[in-house]
Amino acid sequence: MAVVEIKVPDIGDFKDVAVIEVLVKPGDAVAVDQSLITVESDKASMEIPSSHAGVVREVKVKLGDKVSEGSVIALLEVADDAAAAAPASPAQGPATAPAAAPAVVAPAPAPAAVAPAATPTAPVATSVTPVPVAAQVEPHEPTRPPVGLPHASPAVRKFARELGVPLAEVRGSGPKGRITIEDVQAFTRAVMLGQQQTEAQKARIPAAPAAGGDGAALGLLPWPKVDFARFGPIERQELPRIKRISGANLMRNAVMIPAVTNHDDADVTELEAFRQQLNREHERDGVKVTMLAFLIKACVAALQKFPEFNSSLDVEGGGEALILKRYWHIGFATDTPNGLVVPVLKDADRKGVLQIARETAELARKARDGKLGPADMSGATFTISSLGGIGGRYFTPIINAPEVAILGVCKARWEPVWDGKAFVPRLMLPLSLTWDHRVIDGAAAARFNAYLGQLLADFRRILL
Ligand code: CAO
Repeated sequence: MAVVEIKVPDIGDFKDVAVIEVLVKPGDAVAVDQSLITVESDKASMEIPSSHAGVVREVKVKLGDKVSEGSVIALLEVADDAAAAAPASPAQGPATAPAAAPAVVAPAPAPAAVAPAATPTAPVATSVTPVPVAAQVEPHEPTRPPVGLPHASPAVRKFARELGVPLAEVRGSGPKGRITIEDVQAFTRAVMLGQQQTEAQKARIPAAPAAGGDGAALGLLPWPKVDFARFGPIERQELPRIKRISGANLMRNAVMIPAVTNHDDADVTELEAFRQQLNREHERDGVKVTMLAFLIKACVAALQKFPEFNSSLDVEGGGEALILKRYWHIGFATDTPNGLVVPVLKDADRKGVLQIARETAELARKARDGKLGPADMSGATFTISSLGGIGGRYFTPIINAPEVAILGVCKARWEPVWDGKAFVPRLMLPLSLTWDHRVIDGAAAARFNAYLGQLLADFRRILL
């Protein structure tokens, strides 16, 4: 057994950079390429992995220390042959993924109390207690509004991704609010705790108004108390958890947003013919294109033309500014046996109609199976609520705060439309756009709907 000094290798422009995470502690077994520390410069963060497998005898850096090439990170007990194979120069690690370079300092006695050094192929214990797979975060309502870009190292991001934890909702306890592995684990525990609430705890979920919303606070009349049983037989049925949570959210959104709805129709005669042709062509691929995929694509184009529809009010900053989002993640309301959920199709602007159809079908399937993770339901910039497969004419969807608009869609139907000379049969798609009047004016909403209608009437316009 030998002890080697693991030093910071050549890390290019990173000099005197702060240690923002120490990922190991004495006694930890580490494998080759396992990250030891994370450093952060003004521009980026980088993990420094170990070039050797072994057991950490001593960690030589602490949070906030400044390190450069050659700084000693840790003393590692390694097998004698591994120490002998140590690279001579610390500058030999690749520039993009530098391995912390070792220097042999002394042979070490084989301490009985120390765990045997891990070999590169053996699974190693890390300082982080992995959350068991069973602890995957289930669908939940956002625990807090996403605040800016979350600061987290690549390892933490990966860990959060694996658990389906939306980093934007996690409060960072590290330096400068950085999110640590422990924060992600705490978030997971909190959400799971919420999912395992007892009946008594459930009662504390802010409930839909009929179950006791505080109308008095708004100066409203008390909710009518009626003994329904006096008028006929009744049955009490508990609301599913999704409905209890969404009820409270809908109540807030309905009360707090000065919302207006514009109704319009889009002529989708040609688009429907194209859709059917596509479905015939792609029958064998198992992709079914519904109007929803075209709507998402068309909405992205309209959101890009009218960016304020893809924004949020900076409520925390006093509501005096708009946060315009330069990404287009489209939520779509999905009817499930347990209630309404809103999966989010990410980066819709970068996807074609076929890919959108495939991904929305998959997300809807996950939603109905109760398999959506929080990440599948966060980050929407605009929402579509399509009742087209069911029916109806128009409706007034409620905005999904902190978004500022939502598009409701009903079933397309054949109508006689005057073309200037005669009535001709056209397939008309009813659109209902609800918008936040604090952010959007009626004229802009009418223009948005009209533009959306033009795109749906002649999809080639998307290319312009
Ligand atoms: N006009 C006419 N037909 C339509 C249509 C429209 N606007 N939209 C869909 N259809 C057709 C589809 O083409 C499909 O026809 P076939 O079965 O003949 O192929 C059928 O209706 C069923 O479509 P779908 O609903 O399964 O698929 P979708 O992609 O249109 O919608 C989803 C997916 C997840 C949005 C939908 O299934 C759903 O859950 N909608 C409910 C949303 C909701 O509840 N909103 C209310 C929110 S306010 O409380």
